[in-house]
Amino acid sequence: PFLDNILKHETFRQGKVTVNFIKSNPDLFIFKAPKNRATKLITYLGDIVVNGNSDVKKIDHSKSFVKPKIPKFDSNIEYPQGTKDLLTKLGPEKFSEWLKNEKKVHFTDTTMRDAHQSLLATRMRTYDMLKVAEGYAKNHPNIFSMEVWGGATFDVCLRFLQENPWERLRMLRKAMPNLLLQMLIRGSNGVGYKAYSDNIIGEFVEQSWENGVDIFRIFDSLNWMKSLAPCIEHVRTRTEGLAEGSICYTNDILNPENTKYNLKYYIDLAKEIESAGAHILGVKDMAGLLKPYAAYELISALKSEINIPIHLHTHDTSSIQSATYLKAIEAGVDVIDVALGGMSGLTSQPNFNSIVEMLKFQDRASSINIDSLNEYSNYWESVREYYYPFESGLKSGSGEVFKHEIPGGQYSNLKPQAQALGLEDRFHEITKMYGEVNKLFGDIVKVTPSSKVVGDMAQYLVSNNLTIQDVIERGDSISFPQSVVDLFKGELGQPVGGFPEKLQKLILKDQKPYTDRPNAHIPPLDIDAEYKAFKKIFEYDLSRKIDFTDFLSYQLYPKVFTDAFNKHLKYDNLMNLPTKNFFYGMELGEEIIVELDKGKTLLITLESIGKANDEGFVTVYFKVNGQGRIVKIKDHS
Ligand code: 3PY
Ligand code: ZN
Repeated sequence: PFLDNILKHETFRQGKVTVNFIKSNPDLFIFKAPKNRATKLITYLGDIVVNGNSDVKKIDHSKSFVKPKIPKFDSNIEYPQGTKDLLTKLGPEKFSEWLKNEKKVHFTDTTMRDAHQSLLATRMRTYDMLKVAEGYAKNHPNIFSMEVWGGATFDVCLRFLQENPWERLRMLRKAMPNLLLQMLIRGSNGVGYKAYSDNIIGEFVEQSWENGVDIFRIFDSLNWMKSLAPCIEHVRTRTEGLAEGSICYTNDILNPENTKYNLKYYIDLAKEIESAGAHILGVKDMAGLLKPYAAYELISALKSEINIPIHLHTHDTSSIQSATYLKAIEAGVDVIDVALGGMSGLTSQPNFNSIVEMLKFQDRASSINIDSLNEYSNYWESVREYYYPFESGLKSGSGEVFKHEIPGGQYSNLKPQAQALGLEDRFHEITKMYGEVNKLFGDIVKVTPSSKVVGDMAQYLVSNNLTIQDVIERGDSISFPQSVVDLFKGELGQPVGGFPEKLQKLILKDQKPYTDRPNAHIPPLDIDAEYKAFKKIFEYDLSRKIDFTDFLSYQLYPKVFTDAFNKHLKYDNLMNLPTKNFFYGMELGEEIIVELDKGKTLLITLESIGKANDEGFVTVYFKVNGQGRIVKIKDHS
């Protein structure tokens, strides 16, 4: 199809091709596939039946699934008032005041974002969320917020799930209109891995609000205020939502040898975040390093030093983080992040259900219907089974996290990455090396994207059988991964206390580092002109309407967006396909119902699968709403 695009291209036909022809014509990469929707859907299913889903590396054929039980709710009742209604009524400043004066401890449910990012490599599909979103919002209007977006969900939706992340947000907004929806944003890095121009981040924040986000948890991967502050400002000036400026917690404030990330450091940073205009202070313990007694000290000190409410986030990798929450609650924390039981623990957040039980009959207890909460936990426990290929394999909590300091959200990704490099059996060497690389780098804050750089370096050293000593002794002759070079150049900003100078020279060789904002090196995007150019390329097919949010997806992830767009043209919208069929295709004789649009459903049966012909095409026979249909699929085996 690529060649076809070239041959049909206006410029080519006019014989005006220059050396830049391919580079300057991104429309060459769009592959038109006009077919009806049912045909596209069975083409997808046929493809998975014949070739498998390339994202699923190992299939366990003995696996059986239990149909997840959706807790009951009344679809006819109105949504009870929740925190979203309160924000609309009070506005962000007064809402923040209200929260600070609340006696009970509030809960953010991370099941639909961080929990699956940390347990299942972010693969949870909108399909499984939407089944329970409305009921959950109706049955649990006392929940403070639902974390549903940002972090890696944006990238993974497009890259692996063939979903439009904005569409996910809009759907969840509609299903949960009474609850605050929360996202995680990486300051100047948006939801990506590098710095973007300031005006793109501004537009991104505005559109996130317009499409449903209320709380923006903003962090910088090096705790660099210069990256945090502009993003807080975007939220304040372009939305009526809540800016939750966050400190990322690393090391251990109780360790007397830790002179860098001590209590004073965090208090000073929190004050700066408050002065920058944050409505809430986030304490983001992305690796689960905040131990219980340290939490008591930190939260007590923050409560007395700052005037905005405090929202604590942790990961239960060590398995002791519910104790951290207990001590933080005693110290007066306002909101804590938890995940529904079936999606909690290990690298995810502590268990919502058990924490509600822990607080029962206590002063700061919230009125949460625990029986209903348990039903939702069971729902997720069953849903999780569909995602078994993405489990990290971690079976129990690990105290080693205090040594390697790998964030929960990274841990579940590091394993498949190691597998892909053929280093599966050396995984513990990699986690150990991760800790050593951190020390080599001068003990930096490790969270996306800085954590990815440490991970890249650790894998690079292990796979090349290099040691830290080798780097120190002969780093000038080693060519380091690009992400490492970029970090030391200043592309992700400046770490606390600066880069170790000697190492920086070894890594950068002749390149000069900079110390100002990386964004200062990126000219603002001419939004109007670029949006026009974007529409010219992508806006032609009515089956995939294009809007400004797509343009933002394209700006953040051009190749990933283009690939996802092409897949959409080929397969149409796969959001309504049941998860089992999305990942594993269909069994012979299996009958499924897929809702194309409201009221328009397809009943699809897989009738039989032919043998590959001489050209390697397999004929797959379906029945769609009673009519026999065939698709011919190229067998890639
Ligand atoms: C992300 O940035 O994706 C994170 O979850 C960081 O903890
Ligand atoms: Zn997290």
